[in-house]
Amino acid sequence: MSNEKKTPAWQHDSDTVVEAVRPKLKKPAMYKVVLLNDDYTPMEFVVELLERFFGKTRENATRIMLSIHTDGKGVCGIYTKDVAETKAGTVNQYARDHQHPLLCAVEPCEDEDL
Ligand code: TYC
Repeated sequence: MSNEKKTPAWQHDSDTVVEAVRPKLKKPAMYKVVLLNDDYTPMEFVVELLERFFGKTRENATRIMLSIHTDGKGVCGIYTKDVAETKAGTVNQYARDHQHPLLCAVEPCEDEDL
């Protein structure tokens, strides 16, 4: 090891300006996955789908299904864009595979949804 004086790594040149950079920590935009009501998809199919794809308990799934049935549509979950679109696609394919007309869609969240 030599004894010569080295400039410490943290020492700034006197003419170098160091700016504080604010960390970019914006929360990601969030999206609602909604199920739409229709006259043909069986209630039991919707309840099972809410349990399977959205991790709902049977009790909550039943409550959500009935609110969709009466209000026309309802929120199943809130996710980032990619996750929401993948969920909706998976649900729509699952409904088609079982010959049901059930529709699942993605809507951007408003501030009051979060
Ligand atoms: N309205 C349907 C029925 O009476 C049930 C239903 C609920 C369908 C929710 C779709 O997203 C839905 N069998």
